[in-house]
Amino acid sequence: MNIQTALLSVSDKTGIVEFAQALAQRGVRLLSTGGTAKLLLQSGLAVTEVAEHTGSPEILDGRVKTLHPKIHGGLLGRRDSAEHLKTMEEHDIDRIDLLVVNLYPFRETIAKPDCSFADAVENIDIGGPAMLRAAAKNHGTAEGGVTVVIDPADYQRVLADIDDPGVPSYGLRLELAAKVYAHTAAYDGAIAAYLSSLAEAEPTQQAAPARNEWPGTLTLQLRQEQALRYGENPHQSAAFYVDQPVQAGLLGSMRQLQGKELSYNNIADADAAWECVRTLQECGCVIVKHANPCGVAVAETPEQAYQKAYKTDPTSAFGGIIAFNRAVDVATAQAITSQQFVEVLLAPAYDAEALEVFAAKKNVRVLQIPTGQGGNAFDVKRVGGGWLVQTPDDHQLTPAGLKVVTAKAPTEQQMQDLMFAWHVAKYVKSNAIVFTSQGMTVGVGAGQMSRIDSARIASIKAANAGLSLAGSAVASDAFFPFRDGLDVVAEAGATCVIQPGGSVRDDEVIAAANERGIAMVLTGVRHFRH
Ligand code: 93A
Repeated sequence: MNIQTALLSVSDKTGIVEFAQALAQRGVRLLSTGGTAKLLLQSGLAVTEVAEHTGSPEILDGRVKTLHPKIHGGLLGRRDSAEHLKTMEEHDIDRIDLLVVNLYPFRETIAKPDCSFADAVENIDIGGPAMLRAAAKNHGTAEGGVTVVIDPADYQRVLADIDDPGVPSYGLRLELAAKVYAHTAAYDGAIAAYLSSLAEAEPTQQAAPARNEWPGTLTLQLRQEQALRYGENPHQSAAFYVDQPVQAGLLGSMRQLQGKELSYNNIADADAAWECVRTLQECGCVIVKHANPCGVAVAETPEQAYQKAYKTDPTSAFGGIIAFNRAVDVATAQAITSQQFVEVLLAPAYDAEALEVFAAKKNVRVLQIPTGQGGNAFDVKRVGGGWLVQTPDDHQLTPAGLKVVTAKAPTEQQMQDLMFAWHVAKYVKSNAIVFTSQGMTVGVGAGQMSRIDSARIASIKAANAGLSLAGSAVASDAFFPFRDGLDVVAEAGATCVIQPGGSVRDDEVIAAANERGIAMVLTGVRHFRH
């Protein structure tokens, strides 16, 4: 059965005009709701408003637009049932063969700091999910059924099938139907999480409970979002689960705008990159490889931040995950795609022209996620026969929390570089040594069993990248147990150091710093990361 009629009702209007034009060119009749219809009409397309089609106007401030038997009958009537088709005819119900809907932006709305309860409630979409679920239920059989599209990234795939073999294949209809139920489940989960966070009086992201307040039993509820091709390695199988009810955070809030399916390692690395960049105040860029930042920088623009982050370690940046905390513009998109191979991009927004640049690299996974979203109430690590559970490492250092322990105190610029180095060190696997200068990482030593080796590796990597460590700042995620680590970073060129302190040999380390004319500050807090 050819696609005769399509209903388009979208909040995110990305690509909808082009898609509707392509449908109209292929002889498809277009039905649409208020705002979407207006946009399509302005673009010169012939559109019938749903209100006109049903004979019922949109009422109750748009709360009832599409909740009508002519819409739901058109989506739900079985194409392979003579009786259904007869009933549809009796009630003057036309088939709706293609449904294009995306929902009121509930998660984006509640992510706004000034979101009121009334705003949140008005952004609970009712008619959209009802249509999506109806269309997905009736995705049909190999003989025919309804095609349902929730994601602009699928518009091209539907068109390709309409051109050849003539209608969307059963495989595509089935896949898109499954995608709908995953989406509506997550959408409802976000609403449930929001409402229950109000009911609980205290939000879920709260201060660590005291040790004796931890519950004796923890109930974990997870829902499978998708099966993954494989785990960390191809001989491991894996699936991707999300919290139930869905929490905010990377997985609860992200939208994939294009690109191949996310893999196990993509998700893990995207999470690491996002956590590091979203917690930076200034415009920043983080490049992650194998769970460690291999370049982090802040600058005036995302492009400058990217160029600085890339310079830290261009070799490792190849095939990396790149995250921004500001909208990505066309200059940034061009800089990335002309310079390196990238697996995943994350940002709170993308300019339309930037998306065009990425569209030419169709495998690149482009993820959009609101800046405020991230973090977890608890971190969990699987160990043989059990789980380790802890509150997240969300300690925020302020300059007031620092103690200067050397004859020299850091200058203002040094203090900025130290704070930045400390921020990055928190996201680098232990033992972490991070050199920074002027808002960029200039050497990162990660994941070594001895601190001195991390220090050596950081300086070797800086030299490999052609960067000078002279006058740099350095952060160590935990104390220097001996003066040797301090000697290595000083010889590499660092002139100021930030570290927790607390070693029995602090005096020896401080004396070494004074000997070398280094300014050193202690945080009193460490950031092991395993
Ligand atoms: O207010 S609703 O819950 N009631 C409805 O009957 C309804 N029908 C479609 N929301 C409804 N929609 C949503 O309107 C769609 O899911 C879509 O997000 C939005 C598109 O509205 P417009 O075309 O007026 O911009």
